[in-house]
Amino acid sequence: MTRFAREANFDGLVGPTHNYAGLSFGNVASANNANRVSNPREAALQGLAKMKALADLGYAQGILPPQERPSVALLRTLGFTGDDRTVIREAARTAPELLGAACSAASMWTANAATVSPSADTADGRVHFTAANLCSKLHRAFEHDTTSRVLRTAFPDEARFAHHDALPGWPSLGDEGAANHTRLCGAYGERGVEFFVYGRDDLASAPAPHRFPARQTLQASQAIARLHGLAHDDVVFAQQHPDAIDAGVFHNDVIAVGNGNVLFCHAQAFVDQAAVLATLRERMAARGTALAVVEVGADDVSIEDAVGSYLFNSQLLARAPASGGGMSLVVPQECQERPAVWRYLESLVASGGPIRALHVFDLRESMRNGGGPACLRLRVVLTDDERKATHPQLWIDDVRYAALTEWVQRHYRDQLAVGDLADPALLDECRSALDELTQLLDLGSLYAFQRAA
Ligand code: SUG
Repeated sequence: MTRFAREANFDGLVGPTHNYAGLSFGNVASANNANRVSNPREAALQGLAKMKALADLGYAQGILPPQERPSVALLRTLGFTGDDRTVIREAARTAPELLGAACSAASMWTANAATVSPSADTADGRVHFTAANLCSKLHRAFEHDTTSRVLRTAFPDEARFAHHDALPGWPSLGDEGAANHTRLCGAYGERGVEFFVYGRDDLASAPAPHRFPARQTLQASQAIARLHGLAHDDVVFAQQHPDAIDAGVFHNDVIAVGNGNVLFCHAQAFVDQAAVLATLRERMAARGTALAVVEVGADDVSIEDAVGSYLFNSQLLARAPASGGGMSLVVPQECQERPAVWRYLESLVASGGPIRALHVFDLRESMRNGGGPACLRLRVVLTDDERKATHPQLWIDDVRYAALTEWVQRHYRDQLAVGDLADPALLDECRSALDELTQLLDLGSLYAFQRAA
């Protein structure tokens, strides 16, 4: 039985320690902006402005809270002792890179929080979530405990939502969540095709990147498909092109995005791309839906321009029939600043294809760490009943947007240098901000510092 469902986007709220510590090897923006002074307030406001604009356009827009940073708990695990201020001071003095990891605001990129399968696709008819272990980067590998707690709070009803803990954090099970997962479908409430893209097969020798690491493994993607109870015919696995990884495409969502029956990707996104696209077309056709592939050749947009502009890290959003149907593309303003990319986009929307409108956003603060519009959101397809079973305070409306904006303005710094992470006042500022946030969003004692107190 097909039920009516819609796609919701849950964006990560940028936390007050947003900074440029250059922690993500293989992520070109993170490396290029290392040690730049960040503006956490602006970062959070830019993210909120995107959420508000999409909510105003009629899209279902949710929000996920940031994680507790600085993480004194991580530093204690790594052998630092004493009271919290001493822990921070000693980490700053003897291992500043570990303090950087303990302060990263990377949980804002909720496309990496989890992989989500809608209830139409799963064997037990529940929405399934697997938190991502993010084990390839120290500053992200400790997100998943809190991520699981947040997701269980946001989607609490066990009759409707199934939550799986992150896979073990072993290199052979590296998992980066929805950034490497695309669901294609006819109507959202119909069974879809779940497309998993991995960087590395840990059990076979296959072409591998030389310069940068492949974060997602085939074994992790397969485990998630099993955990979610996806039918064999509904799942397609493909290897990301190693040359793309070496050019800075550290997640598939830096080179491809799909939604509904549309896949928008670069021509050098996957190994054996023609065969991958043929399989996707065939699986979709078997469900009675024609897949529309918008494939961008290197002559139109080079991989370098794709990585520099984040053209493919866009959100592909279904437009209401009243606005002409098809899809619109939410792109970062960096696309407008690269002539080849902007020329391409203008011709794309004029071409009469499935992508018919553009929305451009200033997300500069997040972009400087390699996080575009698509990184900032986790997609969750929900039926009306499932939506009613979510945590009500995590939806963006005018009142919540205003309250969160005011909260950011009151608590966030407008400048944060990497050296400021050692400032003991930052720890207090972050805790009082997050404590107030849990009240604002009715999240209870979400954070460890609240439970320890
Ligand atoms: O994991 N950047 C993130 C960006 C994640 C983007 N997400 C998606 N593509 N879905 C990463 O590389 C930089 C943090 C720093 O350097 O402090 C960082 O973690």
